[in-house]
Amino acid sequence: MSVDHITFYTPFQDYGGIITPAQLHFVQQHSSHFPEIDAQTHRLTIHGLVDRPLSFSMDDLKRLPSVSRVHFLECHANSSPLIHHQGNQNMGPPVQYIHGMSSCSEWTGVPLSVLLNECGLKKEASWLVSEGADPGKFTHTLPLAKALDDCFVAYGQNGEPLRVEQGYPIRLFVPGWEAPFNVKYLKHIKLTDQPYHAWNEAMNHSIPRGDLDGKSRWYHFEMGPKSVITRPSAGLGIPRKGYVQITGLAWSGGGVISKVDVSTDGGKSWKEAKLQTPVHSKAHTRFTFDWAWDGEEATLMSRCTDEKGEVQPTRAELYKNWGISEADMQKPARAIHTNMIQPWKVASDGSVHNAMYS
Ligand SMILES: Nc1nc2c(c(=O)[nH]1)N[C@H]1C(S)=C(S)[C@@H](COP(=O)(O)O)O[C@H]1N2
Ligand SMILES: [Mo]
Repeated sequence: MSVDHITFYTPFQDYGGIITPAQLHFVQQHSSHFPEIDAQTHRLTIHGLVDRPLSFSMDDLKRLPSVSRVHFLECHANSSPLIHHQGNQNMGPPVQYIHGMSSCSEWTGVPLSVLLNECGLKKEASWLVSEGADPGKFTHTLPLAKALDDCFVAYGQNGEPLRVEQGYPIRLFVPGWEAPFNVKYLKHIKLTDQPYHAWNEAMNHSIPRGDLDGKSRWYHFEMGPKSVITRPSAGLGIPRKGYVQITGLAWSGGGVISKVDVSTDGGKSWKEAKLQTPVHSKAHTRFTFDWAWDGEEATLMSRCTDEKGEVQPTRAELYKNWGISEADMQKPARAIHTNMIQPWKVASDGSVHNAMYS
């Protein structure tokens, strides 16, 4: 069965700071085209296990209390080179096409808790099933506790209306959790007393595990701590010996990034990088590290720690967590939530290469 899919990657190597310009936000669209939605007539309907099913126009949503928060959004399949087609013409240097399924914006919208309060929850309500208005009617389930915690229905991206590719006029925003929860072109939310197994959850996004006899988990939630050096990185070069600013991005679904360590000797020694402040929770965090390149071969790595004390894993640690066998560890594996430490090798001519599998 072939699946229609539109994919764009964020060019991490090409911008500074923490905000991804809207037109550079990555895209994962599970349909052949983007829906053209008229915001004047679009409505969000909340129904199911509620006291009062309600239908909100865009004006209704904008009249309600709003929040603006800086958050990353990351595809669960980011950094797993076996999933996305290497032939994609939109690909830039490797940092973009390996890790560029993560972007960070200031999102504006209405807290779900406000909308659910308007509808009134029945006591059996424990899950939300959200459906988009795109051709594939992308659908995803969300536990009620997370919905009431920090989720919102977003209509703004970096001060402007959402870009069409990001779900214009509204999308669900689920901070820190894998991107499929963040249903774009949001049209219906149904309150239920059990999780659903919509096609993208049950078929497309489940990964059979060797250590579970080929079974897969129903859901994966929070994205783990991850960092990547964006400059210098594979495909870019270091022009001459001497001062080089190493810079990159770190983020975690667990909250605030508390520290990023950088190694220039392949992980033998580590030193703490500087973080751009303020550091936002569940957001890209810019780090910088002053380095003097002596013209010798070097291997650059970054490793982050979040406020919960979770540390970004090595490849061996990550593969172990995912039940990937020793034998398969030497080659790229199809995995999701791939947050292992990324090594970049600097050759003596200043060229930079991916050293993940060498
Ligand atoms: N309606 C709808 N929502 C969707 C999708 C989709 O195809 N349609 N893709 C999901 C997946 S798998 C990802 S990774 C993110 C991508 O969001 P973006 O395209 O805004 O970057 O949206 C999620 N929500
Ligand atoms: Mo995704």
